[in-house]
Amino acid sequence: MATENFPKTKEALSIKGSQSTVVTLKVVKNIGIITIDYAPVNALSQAVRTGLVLAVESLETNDDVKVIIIRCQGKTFIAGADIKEFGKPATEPYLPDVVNTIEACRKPVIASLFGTTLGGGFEVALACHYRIALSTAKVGMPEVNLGLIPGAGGTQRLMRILGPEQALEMITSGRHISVTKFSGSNLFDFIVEDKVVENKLAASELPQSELPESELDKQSKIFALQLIRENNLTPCRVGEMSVNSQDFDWQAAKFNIIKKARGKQAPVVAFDVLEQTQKMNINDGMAYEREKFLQLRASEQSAALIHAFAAEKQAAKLSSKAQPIDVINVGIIGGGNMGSGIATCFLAAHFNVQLIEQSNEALEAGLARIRNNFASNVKRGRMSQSASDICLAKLTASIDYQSLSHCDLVLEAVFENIDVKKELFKKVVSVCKAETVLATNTSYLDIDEIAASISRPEQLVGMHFFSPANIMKLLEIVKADKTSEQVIATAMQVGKKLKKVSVLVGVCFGFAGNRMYTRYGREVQQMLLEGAKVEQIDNAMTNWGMAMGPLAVQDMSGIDIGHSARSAQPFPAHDKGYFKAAATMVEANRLGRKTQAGFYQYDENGKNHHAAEVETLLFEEAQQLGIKQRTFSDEDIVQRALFALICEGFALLKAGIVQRMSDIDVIWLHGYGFPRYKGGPMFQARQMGKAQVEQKLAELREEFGDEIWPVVNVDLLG
Ligand code: 3H9
Repeated sequence: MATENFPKTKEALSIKGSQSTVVTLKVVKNIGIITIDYAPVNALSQAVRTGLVLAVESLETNDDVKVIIIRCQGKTFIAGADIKEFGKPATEPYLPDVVNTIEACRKPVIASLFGTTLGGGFEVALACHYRIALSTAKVGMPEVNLGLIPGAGGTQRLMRILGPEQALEMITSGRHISVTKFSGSNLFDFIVEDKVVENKLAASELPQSELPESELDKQSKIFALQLIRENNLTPCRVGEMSVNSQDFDWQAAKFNIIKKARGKQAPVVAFDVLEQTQKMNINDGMAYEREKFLQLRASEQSAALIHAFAAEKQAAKLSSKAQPIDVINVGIIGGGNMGSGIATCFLAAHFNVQLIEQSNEALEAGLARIRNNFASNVKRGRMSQSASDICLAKLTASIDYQSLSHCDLVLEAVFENIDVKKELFKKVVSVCKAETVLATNTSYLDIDEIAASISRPEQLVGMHFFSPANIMKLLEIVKADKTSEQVIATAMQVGKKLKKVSVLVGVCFGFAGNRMYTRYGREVQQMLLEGAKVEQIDNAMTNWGMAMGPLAVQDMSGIDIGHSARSAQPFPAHDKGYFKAAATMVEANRLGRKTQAGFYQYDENGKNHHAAEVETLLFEEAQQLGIKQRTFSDEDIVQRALFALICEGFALLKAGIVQRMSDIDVIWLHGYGFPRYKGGPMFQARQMGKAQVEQKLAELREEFGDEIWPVVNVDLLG
């Protein structure tokens, strides 16, 4: 590793050799204070890594310094390796060398943690000799979420401090855990009570230099001064500890981890690393960890997961600079399953909610559903009773539209009938402020047509939640022709506050997600007529990684629901088998789970079984339609379903319904159970490359015609 002689000075320094000021240092009362200031999350870019090494080496040789503190400016201690550098060739100093330099330092080094200390950031903290944390801080090893394992000693040092059981839980789950959960363990030497005012100041617009010293900084210095006063200056190195794994049942842990991983490689590799290295010294253990980290780093799963992370950040970005309006009071019309789920989301995000229903009876039923949602959150440990009470205190209800007059946003979730929705918005417009944002939760209706029927079309936007609305992360923000940029910015900001993954889409039947879902369903149904078996289709898709088989999903949601929605649309004359399998099921009164018979047969315990009758019915239907049956391989099934999504995805891009290929991926990852470690349908297309995608689409066009497999422009695949 290349090092320079770093100047010894008591003044703040920037890192030599560049204009960067990402790592500075100063010396106060024999304490060397290293500050990392690299927005937005102090990630370990090359400049930060270089700065850290130079700063530690400089302070180590500075006779005025007895103890070192590593702290961060901004909203968090280091949140991990710099994801923006992934995919580029690795540059020195490598993170394992950085953490080893810190641990080897002959003077005690204290890490001062707040915000979310994650991955490589946590590895830096573990290499420090003392850790002090603000009580609101969280720590975690989220590498598995990127298809990785900790690659800079995290597996080794965490296993030494917490033991294999807790270390494995943290590393294989990727969860961010409150530091208070570790009080009493060796992980933290001191937990500093947070002062609410401190957060407000950190987030304020004041220049950092004008902010008063935070409680964490104060306490970190007091801790350092105490070490100096007591002459307690021998560093305690985690790397020198041994692992206590005596009573740990590695076999049982392995079984659980493989079961939970559901196709993901990284958690299984993490287990292997901990098991294999438990008796090794830190250097050998880190070498083994590094080897496995680099293998994962080159894997397709990691590329897909990193793509998913970047795609989500990208989807949240708008090209316009319009400023959102401040939304505090929200009106929700309709307290059915969808409306009550949506109201639950808003309440959980601390909005004031005014629920509106048609009658007192319906209102009571809606309120009961919302209360049940919160009760279930409390029961499942997702929320405390007092937190639930605070949220529910913000709920009011009425059957009078006049009570919406103060609302900043009014969202309707009534049944799918365009005339009902038009009438409803006319009433809303007549009672609300001019700037109130009007939102419809329709899944299929033409929002432009609704907008044309009201006097403020620019205020109307689609906010398409997915069911169950209080659980599903996806939110399609639908821009109609006249929707103003400010209204879109407001809807996106509300989505963020609701902790949803919001994606901006345009108006068409089914918008982006359901339009693609219909295309996917069409292909699955067609394969049934062509001879693929129900179980084989579902198994092929779930073995590939989909959360559920497409036919099990239809049985769950009710085959008649989709059938009646499709029946309201003109039948596509060019597609003789269009959803004919579903129509056959409906005719035979096999509506799904609710009739204990659908594509599967269900017993009294709800367990599904093969339905011989379905095979016969589908065979007869295929014969009537003149469709020849054949056998399918699992690969055939997956390819057909996947290419249907890819083809429709390109059609959506061409029609301007979505802005980016990656937005489609985000929709499929969060709304339809697409395996995150496969990145999304468009990521799959990118991995295959333009030539292969073009060739496969041409083959499908040749076999089935260009009305079903239209020519699409795949130039975006480069
Ligand atoms: C690792 O550390 C491997 C090591 O073990 C071994 C190496 C050898 N890098 O989410 P937000 C950006 S693997 C670069 O909206 P929040 C993000 O893109 C890494 N940039 O804020 C966004 O930028 P923009 C392990 C990052 O407050 C901005 O920060 N670490 C990184 O809701 C704000 O993000 C992780 O996996 C990063 N590491 O949540 C942490 N992280 O505004 C992943 C964020 O331009 N990150 N950005 O779009 C997170 O979980 C959340 O971002 C965090 C903040 C909780 C930190």
